[in-house]
Amino acid sequence: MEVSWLVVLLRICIQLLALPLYVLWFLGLWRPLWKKAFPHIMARLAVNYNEKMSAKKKELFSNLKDFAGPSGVLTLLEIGAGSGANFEFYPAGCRLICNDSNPYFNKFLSKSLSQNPHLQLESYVVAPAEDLQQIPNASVDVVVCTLVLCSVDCVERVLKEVLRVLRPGGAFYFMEHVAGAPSSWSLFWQQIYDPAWQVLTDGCHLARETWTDLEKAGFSELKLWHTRAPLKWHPTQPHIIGYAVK
Ligand SMILES: C[S@@+](CC[C@H](N)C(=O)[O-])C[C@H]1O[C@@H](n2cnc3c(N)ncnc32)[C@H](O)[C@@H]1O
Ligand SMILES: *[C@@H]1O[C@H](CO)[C@@H](O)[C@H](O)[C@H]1NC(C)=O
Ligand SMILES: CC(=O)N[C@H]1CO[C@H](CO)[C@@H](O)[C@@H]1O
Repeated sequence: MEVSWLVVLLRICIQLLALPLYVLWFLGLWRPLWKKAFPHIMARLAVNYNEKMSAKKKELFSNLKDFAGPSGVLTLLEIGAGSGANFEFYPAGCRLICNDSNPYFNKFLSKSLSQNPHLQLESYVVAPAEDLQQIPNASVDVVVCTLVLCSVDCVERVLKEVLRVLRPGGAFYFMEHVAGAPSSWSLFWQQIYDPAWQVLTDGCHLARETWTDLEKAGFSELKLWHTRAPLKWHPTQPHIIGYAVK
């Protein structure tokens, strides 16, 4: 992505401000610290995010049941499930498969499961979303991911895996923060924060054009809306929401 000299200058300012954290990162101390701390931070943020986005989540997940298999049971895989912030939106009787690449989320995930007895946990999968080997081809009805594609190593590989594990006619639901529109203030500030943000958040990208990966992935149908999350001043405001059918 091409950026102006002003963006480069402001980037350097932000990186200078974050210098003490860069030093920790350089010494290899930041990542392990962040991995442990992030689940605690994210569990809180998720409560706040759900308050602001609950109408949108309810609307998005309202037709999940339409994708239940022939037996009427919905098998749902959530990738990057984090603290289980989406569990309350899943229909009763849903068979859930989930895990996260960060094991420190386990405690929060278990808590969320115990608060949502309407779900049956089928299994935890120990894997990054780029490589879901343990899950057979065409074995799930729905895959969900929210605020995950910003931080996976390779969106393209994740979508390939999603398409592999989905049964034909199954659906992939997403709610993701993405790059702002070209020439918008959102994108301007995202470009300034992005390099420091990526280092400090262990790989969360502020300006990913995730919708292009979804368009190219080879789903048979894509319902995608661009919207803004009501998160004041936040560089993660621009969002895409929707679902894609295999
Ligand atoms: C911002 S949190 C969102 C958590 C949750 N989905 C939510 O909406 O509250 C991003 C999550 O994705 C997980 N994650 C990051 N990279 C991943 C990968 N390659 N495979 C699976 N999970 C990943 C992180 O550990 C973290 O739990
Ligand atoms: C599973 O799907 C992948 C890619 O779609 C394919 O290459 C592989 O042969 C399939 N495996 C089985 C056991 O059908
Ligand atoms: C409960 C459970 O099985 N959680 C696993 C999730 O995946 C991580 C590694 O990615 C394992 O360490 C956890 O045990």
